[in-house]
Amino acid sequence: MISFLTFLVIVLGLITFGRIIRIFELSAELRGTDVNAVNGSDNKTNSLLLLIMGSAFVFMVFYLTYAMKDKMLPSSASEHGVEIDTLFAVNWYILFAAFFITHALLIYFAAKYYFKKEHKPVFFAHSTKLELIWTLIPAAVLSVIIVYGISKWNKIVAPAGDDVLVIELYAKQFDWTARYAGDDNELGKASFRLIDGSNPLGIEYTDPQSADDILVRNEFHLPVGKEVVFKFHSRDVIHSAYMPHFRAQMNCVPGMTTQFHFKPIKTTEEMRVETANDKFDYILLCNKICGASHFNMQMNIIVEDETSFRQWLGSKKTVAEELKAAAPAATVEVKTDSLAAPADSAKVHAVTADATKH
Ligand SMILES: [Cu+2]
Repeated sequence: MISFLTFLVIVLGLITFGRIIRIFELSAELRGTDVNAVNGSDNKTNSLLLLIMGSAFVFMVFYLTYAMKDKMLPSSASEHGVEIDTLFAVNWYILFAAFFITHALLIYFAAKYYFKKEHKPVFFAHSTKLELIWTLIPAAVLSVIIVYGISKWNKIVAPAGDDVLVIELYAKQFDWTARYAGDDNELGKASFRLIDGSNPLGIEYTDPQSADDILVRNEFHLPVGKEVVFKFHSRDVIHSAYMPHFRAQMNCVPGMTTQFHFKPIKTTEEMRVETANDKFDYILLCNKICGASHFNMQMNIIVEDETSFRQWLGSKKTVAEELKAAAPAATVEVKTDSLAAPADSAKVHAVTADATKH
């Protein structure tokens, strides 16, 4: 009901406004003046309006940046993220300064020199001094930003140390699997040719390095204060592993390995205290529109101390243990298959033989 009344008020308001304008036009016609002629006082009004609206615009840019600051990510939970945040902040300070100076001058001069009949414009074609100023100052500022940015970037992507934890993040439509490299800290070989229902990552079981690998879904854990090397893979399309709280994002590209490493510096518990939110969880998201269920492609990340982490990882089955547990079931499956359809069973044998060749 209220929304209908509001609608009615707006419509009636518009009609009234239209009628008032019509009255002005008619009265001008009677007086014999042209309503469309622009006079000095119109120009003055417009210059004042420009000053008000322009100032309001500049003010709102600063005000909204301040008012929305709580909607930003909490402080970085990784070591390099602190550097990225500083880099961002420095860039923003420079941008805000440049924005404020240029817009204040633009609005002020546009308002000050509004059209007056008696004014004669100055003919001004060239000034080497001005050209130098507006070329050299931006060049110097940009050089600072670029050199500073490159030095930070080189630091961030410098090779990881020796004492690292290796994890593969495997993306497919539409979920993530994390594979820990296990005691040997080396991921076993994998090939897309070996992918099937029971081996979604195509792990080469014959590779001795895969035996101690550990696969986890839904949630993965990281030890605080330890450098983690992530190796990213995709099975189907390009996905993007995005861990916003750690300021990390890397594309997962089919057919190649991409890599990034960082050191978590705050446990989940510490972050829950900092954000005053006891339900806070770090998250891994897909940040590449990869298909219908892209929005749901995520995994929680728990950062905890090394002891709890080891305990958690120890409670998970290694690839070898999972294979052992699955073995009797697999035998039964092959038997029923051979009873039902001998042709199919021959195919199963051929595939198994092929798989062991790798
Ligand atoms: Cu995706």
